[in-house]
Amino acid sequence: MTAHEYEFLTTENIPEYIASQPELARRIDASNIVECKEVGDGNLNVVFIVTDGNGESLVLKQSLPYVRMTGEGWPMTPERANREAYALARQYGADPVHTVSLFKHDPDRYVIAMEDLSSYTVWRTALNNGERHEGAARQVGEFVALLAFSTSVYGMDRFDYSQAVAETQNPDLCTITEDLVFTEPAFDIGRNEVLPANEPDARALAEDSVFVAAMGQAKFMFMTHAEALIHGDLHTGSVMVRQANQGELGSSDVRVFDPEFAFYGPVAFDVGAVFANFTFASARARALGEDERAQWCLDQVHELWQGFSEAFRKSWTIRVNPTVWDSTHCEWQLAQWLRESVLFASAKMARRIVGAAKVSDIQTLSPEVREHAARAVLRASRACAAGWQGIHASADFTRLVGDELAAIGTAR
Ligand code: SR1
Ligand code: MG
Repeated sequence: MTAHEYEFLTTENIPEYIASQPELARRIDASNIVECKEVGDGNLNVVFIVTDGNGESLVLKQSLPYVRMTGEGWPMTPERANREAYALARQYGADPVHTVSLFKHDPDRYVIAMEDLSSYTVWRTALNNGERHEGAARQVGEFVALLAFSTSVYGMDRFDYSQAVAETQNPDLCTITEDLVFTEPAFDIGRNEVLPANEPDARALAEDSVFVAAMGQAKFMFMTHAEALIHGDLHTGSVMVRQANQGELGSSDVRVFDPEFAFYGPVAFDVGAVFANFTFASARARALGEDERAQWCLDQVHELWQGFSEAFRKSWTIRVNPTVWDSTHCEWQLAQWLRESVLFASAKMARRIVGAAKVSDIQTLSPEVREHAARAVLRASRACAAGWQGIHASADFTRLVGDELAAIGTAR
C-alpha cells in the first residue's frame, strides 16, 4: 500500500460519496443525481459538477497523487487539496465577496466541495472570446491587497503570523513553480517546447544573461520572502467572471478560486502573475489585428494596480502597529511591490511561452499568427527583466510591454 492509496471519485461513485458526507447530503439529493460531469481543465486535478433533480448543484474537486497533465509519470502529493482548503478558508476571511465558498474538506479522500459557479465564465475564456468585464481587474487587485494585508504582519498578530507561516508550508507545489517558472525557461530539462519559428527566440531568451540574473533574483525572493499568504497561481484561469445582475452598468462579479499553490510568499508574485496574463490577452488581440482591444487588455494592468494600491492604503489605517510603519513606509512598500510585480511578470511571461504548461490565449492562435505573438511576449519578458528596477508607475509597465507587443502589428 502506497502512502497515498485512496478511492478516486468517478461519475459512478459520486452519488454514494455524497450520501456518505452529511454536509453535502444536506445540500444536494444524493438519491436523485441527474448530472455529474467532469469539467477539470487545469493541469493537476479532477473536477466534477454534480446536479440533482431539484437543480441544486455543487463542485467536487479531488487531487490525484500525480499531475493530471502528464499522468502517473509525474507523482505529486495529493496533500495539495488540504493546502487549498486552508487557503480558501483564509481567503474567505480576508475577502468573502471574491472567494469561492468551501462547503466541505475531506482530507482522507483529498476532496474539497465548493459552490458551483456555472453562471460564471473562466476569465481566460472570456478574454479569448473578446469579452470585456469592466471592473474585474480592479476587483482582483482588491482581493490580492485584502489577502496580503490581513495575512501579513501589518494586519495580524506576529505570533499568529509565525504560526500561519508554519501551517502553510507547501514545498511540493512551490517546487513546481521554482522549476517551471524561474529555472526552466532558460535551463530546459526537456519539458520546453516552442514552434520551430520561435526556436531562435527561445535561444535568445536562454542566452540573455540579464534575464537569467533577474530570474535568479525572482526565484530567491519567491523562496524566502514570506510576506503574506499568497494565492500562488493567480492567472486568468483562476478567476471566474460574469456580468453583475445589479449595480453599475457594465460592472462584473468576480470570484477567485484554485489556491492549491498558496503559501507565505512575496505579494508581488500574485500581482505580477496577473500582469503577465493581461500581456497574453493583449498579445492575442494584437496578433489578431484588434489593436484597440490590445490596448484595453494592457490597460487592465493599471486597473488592477489601482484596485490593489487603493485597497491596501485603505487597510493601512487599521495596521496592527503604526509606530515605524507610517505612511512613508506604506508608499515605500507599494513602490517596491510594483517593481517586483514587473519582475515576476517577466518570469510568468517566459514560462507560458517556452515552458511545459502553456496558455490558450496564445496556443489557440494559428501557428502563423502564434509565432509573432510568442516572439513579442518573449521580448516583453526580457524587457521587464532588464527594466523592472526602473518602474515607478503601472503606466511604465504598459509602455514597456506595449512597445514590444506593437511589433506584432508590423510583423503581420
Ligand atoms: C505541473 S503543473 C503546471 C502548472 O499548472 C498550474 O496551473 C501551475 O501554473 C503550474 O505551474
Ligand atoms: Mg490551477
